[in-house]
Amino acid sequence: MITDHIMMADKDDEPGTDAGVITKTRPRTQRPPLYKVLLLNDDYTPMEFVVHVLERFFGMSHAQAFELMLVVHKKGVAVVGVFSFEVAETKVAQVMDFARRHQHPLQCTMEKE
Ligand code: TYC
Repeated sequence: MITDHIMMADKDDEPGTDAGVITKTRPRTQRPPLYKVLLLNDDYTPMEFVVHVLERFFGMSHAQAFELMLVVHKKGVAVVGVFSFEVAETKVAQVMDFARRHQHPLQCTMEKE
């Protein structure tokens, strides 16, 4: 664990009480960066295909998937999940590959949160 401290004689034996000197430690926890996976609207991909993608790759119920598909359809883009870099990269690749295999122009991207 990395800590910040400047060691000074703490004459009264009470931590953190020497005038003007920081003596308390600050533990630094490591949190991995998170990545948003975004789904983009287009004019050609069928709505049912997008619903299926959200169910299949993002574990959503049919109702959740339908609702989020409509958000993308109306607003142009939506966050469909937040993941570690590796999981986000895999989801994007799975969606792009699935769309390509079905000859739909659906676009899926990721960005750092
Ligand atoms: N706009 C598409 C249509 O009207 C549906 C659609 C929704 C496409 C979401 C892509 O990410 C998307 N058929």
